[in-house]
Amino acid sequence: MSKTIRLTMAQALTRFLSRQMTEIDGKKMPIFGGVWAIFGHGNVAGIGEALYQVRNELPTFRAHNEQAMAHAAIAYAKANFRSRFMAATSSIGPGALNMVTAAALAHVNRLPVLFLPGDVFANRIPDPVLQQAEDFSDGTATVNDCFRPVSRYFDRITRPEQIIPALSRAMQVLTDPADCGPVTLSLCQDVQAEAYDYPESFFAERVWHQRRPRPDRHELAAAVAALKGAKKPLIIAGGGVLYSQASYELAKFAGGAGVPVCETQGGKSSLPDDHPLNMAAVGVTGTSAANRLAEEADVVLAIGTRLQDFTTGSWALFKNSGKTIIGLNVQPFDAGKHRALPLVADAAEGLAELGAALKGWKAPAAWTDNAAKGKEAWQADAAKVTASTNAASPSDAQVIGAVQRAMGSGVTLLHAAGGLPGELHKLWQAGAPGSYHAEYGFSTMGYEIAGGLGTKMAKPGEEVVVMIGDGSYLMLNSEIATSVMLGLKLTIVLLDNRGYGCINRLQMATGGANFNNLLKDSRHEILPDIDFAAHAASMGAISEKVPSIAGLENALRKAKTNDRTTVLVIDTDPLVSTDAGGHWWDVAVPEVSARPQVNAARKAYDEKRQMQSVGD
Ligand SMILES: Cc1ncc(C[n+]2csc(CCOP(=O)(O)OP(=O)(O)O)c2C)c(N)n1
Ligand SMILES: [Mg+2]
Repeated sequence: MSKTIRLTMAQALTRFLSRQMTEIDGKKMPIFGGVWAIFGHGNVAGIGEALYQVRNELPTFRAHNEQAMAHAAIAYAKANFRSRFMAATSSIGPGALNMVTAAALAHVNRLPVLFLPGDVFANRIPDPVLQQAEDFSDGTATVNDCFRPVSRYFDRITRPEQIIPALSRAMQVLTDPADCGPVTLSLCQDVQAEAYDYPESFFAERVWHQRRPRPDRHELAAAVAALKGAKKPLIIAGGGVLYSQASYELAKFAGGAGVPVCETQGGKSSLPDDHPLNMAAVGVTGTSAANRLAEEADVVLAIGTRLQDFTTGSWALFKNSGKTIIGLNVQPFDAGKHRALPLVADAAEGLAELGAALKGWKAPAAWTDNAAKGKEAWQADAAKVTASTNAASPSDAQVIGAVQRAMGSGVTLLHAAGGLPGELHKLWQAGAPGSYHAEYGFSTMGYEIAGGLGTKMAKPGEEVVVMIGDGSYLMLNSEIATSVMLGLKLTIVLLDNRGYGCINRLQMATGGANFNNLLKDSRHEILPDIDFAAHAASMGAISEKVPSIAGLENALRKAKTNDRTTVLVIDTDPLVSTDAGGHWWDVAVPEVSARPQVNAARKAYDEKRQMQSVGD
């Protein structure tokens, strides 16, 4: 008989988590950076007591909103290139459901996070308990079943010994580069507190390393043959390049072969913006330098990308009908999209093997030179739109220029929703890998501030700059107070254009009337005039409303020496966005309408849809 130890299920769970390690740059450290927790009925007595026991090895952090704390956990994993992650535990009912949106965010972005929502009593004796939603026809259903479609692995723990296989499976999923994403272990309240004689061996320290699968021989040969025949090759760098930390191999491969590179939102900062072969953003929010190459490319090496509509211009951007796509991806689901030649492998390993097999091969010099000219032209356009101005309500692009001038490229810039993602994708000049943190897989309003907090936890020595619109700020700002409490400084630039500016522009572009987006166009008795600086100050932040672009630059320079989260608010123009670059995006326009503007927009829409390459 192996030795056993009598613990509650929750104690076994926290003890197990605290013993899971990883190795980064030769240094052993816990793979879990901590646990975010908001206690209540369904987790305070069980998990709460167990977290207290391990608080020195596995720190617990208290937040103000369950969705936000999960955002912080997810951002932590992203900023760590998925090599470390966090858990988030909630009470039952509303606390648990507050995390479902965040679970979907992690699912879409392929980011590891462990959700530990409290669940109803497995014994059902006190049913219905506070916050239990009763299902009239299914005795096993609880609201936590909502996590199923947004979890890579879901389990409900109804007996204490079930946690043993469940935690092994959880670690397998969280550390698997292909399958990784949210894991939900739904913890019945009574079972959290039940004791069991667990084998001591279950709690042995375990060191996890990132798996790096190498390509299959046949797939590699097919990819090499396609590239050898390419006249106009182009690389798309997606988030998988960053997660694999493959920037060195990408620069080596692209540089050696003279293949231009463009970047998705998730992949931006794979190469520094000033790398001569980096054409920067591709797709709907792309640069002219990248998109003109994408239109002509005959072989597209798509690395670590889901090829979502913003990258492919709703599948209308890549116009060369004879093109071949090579899908270098650790996940076969993505590698084979659009009839690509799959090259299932870790990005770094795949690039290294492609490079070795293609040694001496170069893209035609005319194509590489043409790319360089396009980059120059784009940079001139970008400089114009980001230049300083005295305008009372500058554009988002002008604010981006100010942030870039004041903060340089050495900061980590974070954003998620509104007009900013499109402008930043085109215009932000990223530095080191991971210095551009976009949540544009799910584009969740309210990710920004909590995401900034998680990023700062992952990179405590770096300046984390969060750019956010007034709409996103109002949706979820409460973790400003947590950042102050934890001494984790963020620099937050809030662009106040008095409403949902980008959706208002989209509404106009689809023939709609200005309706229900900007505050002034929404039903109101009193037009709100929100004092964001006072609001942020009330949570302990240093804050200031700046009067101009020059004022913002000064305030940002001063903010560098602040020891606390700083919120700088600037009024911006809701109607202006950067015309240069970009590509059509498929947004369905009504086929019939009483509004002539909608009919005109539909006509233009029908024409644009002709560009979509259906079937390949
Ligand atoms: C949770 C969530 N709800 C709704 C949306 C749809 N949406 C995308 S951007 C946006 C407006 C954002 O407003 P703001 O943050 O002020 O940025 P702006 O558009 O003004 O630049 C909305 C409603 C979303 N992305 N996320
Ligand atoms: Mg706004």
